Amino acid sequence: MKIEEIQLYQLSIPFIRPFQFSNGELCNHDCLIVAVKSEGIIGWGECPVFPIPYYTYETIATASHILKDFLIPQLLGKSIDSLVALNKVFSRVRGHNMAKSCLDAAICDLLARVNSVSLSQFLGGEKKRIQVGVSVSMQDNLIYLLQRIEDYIQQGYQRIKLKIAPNYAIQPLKTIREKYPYLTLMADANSSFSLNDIDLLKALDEFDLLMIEQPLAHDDLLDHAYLQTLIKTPICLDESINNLHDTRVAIALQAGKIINLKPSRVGGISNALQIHDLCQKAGIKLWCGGMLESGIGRATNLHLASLSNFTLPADISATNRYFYEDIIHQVFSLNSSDSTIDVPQGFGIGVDINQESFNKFVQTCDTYR
Ligand code: OSB
Ligand code: MG
Repeated sequence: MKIEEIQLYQLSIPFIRPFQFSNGELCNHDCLIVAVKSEGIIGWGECPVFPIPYYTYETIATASHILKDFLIPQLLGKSIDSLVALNKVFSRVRGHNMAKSCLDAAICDLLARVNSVSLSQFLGGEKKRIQVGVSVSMQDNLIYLLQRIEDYIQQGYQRIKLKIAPNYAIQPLKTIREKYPYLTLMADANSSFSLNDIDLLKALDEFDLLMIEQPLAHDDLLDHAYLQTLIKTPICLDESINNLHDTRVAIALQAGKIINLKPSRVGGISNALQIHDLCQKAGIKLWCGGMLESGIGRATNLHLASLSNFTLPADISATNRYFYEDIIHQVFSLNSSDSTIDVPQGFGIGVDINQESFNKFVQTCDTYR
């Protein structure tokens, strides 16, 4: 499969409401989308990088630079017939996983389409519907927070994740727990705590959380390992896991019991598969995280999450959690009886671009041959 042409788009899609987490606020989903062409077929991939380097060090600007000046030139004209071949092309570029991940996703989409199978089938996925939850951002007042959560529960979400920080943890979690004693509840700290907050972290055990996600620094597996010996709540690693090596170290140190696996954070699906298999052997539980993706990225994630070791609910919510208008024709809706979203049917990622909406949100487009 010879890579003949690549288009790189920058888009800005308005969110229904701003998303606040410990490190910033986002009002639009700014992202890069790539369309990779080979033999008359197009594969699509999303780079859900933020404009601000507060989640990973990458930004829209760095990802555009790495794509334009390194990854795309290295890929054009190459013959790629497997994930292994793809990984080789990118291996010289260090880091910049988000930039790599969109080309990786697009080529996986292409490979699946060329083989007339869905991406899920191509990857060996088993599930047809994916258990999902919803990630709730920090709210200015607790009444409004409870309303948001009630609304999501009414829609059928059976797992709620709350964004927390040292000054936004005990009170909101206590309030939620009092109203919903049996709710599957978890918290995501996005690295906002340190071991100086140990009393606060221990106090969270009382809320019977499914897990606490990334309490400590994005690069501090050692402290996470120590923290896990002091608290009952299982630690889930997000920002700490950027590749297979990080995963090996985390397992060796027992730095957490669960990993939030986002293909974009680990440089694409091919790396995600290796991490998936290692975690399966090591007894580390997985779930598929999200980056507030458009329909393209969420389709990729749904297919990946169909693999057998993704056993906990994913951060892949229905389209109406994020956008009034998405860039694909399909609308992902929640099956309210079991809090799942169907894996799209059809070849590749199984969704197609809504050209009218796409054009509305596109800011730049560059073509490379
Ligand atoms: O830490 O998982 C995270 C959104 C932006 C940045 C980081 C994170 C998140 C989410 C959103 O929690 C999950 C989703 O896509 O619905
Ligand atoms: Mg997280």
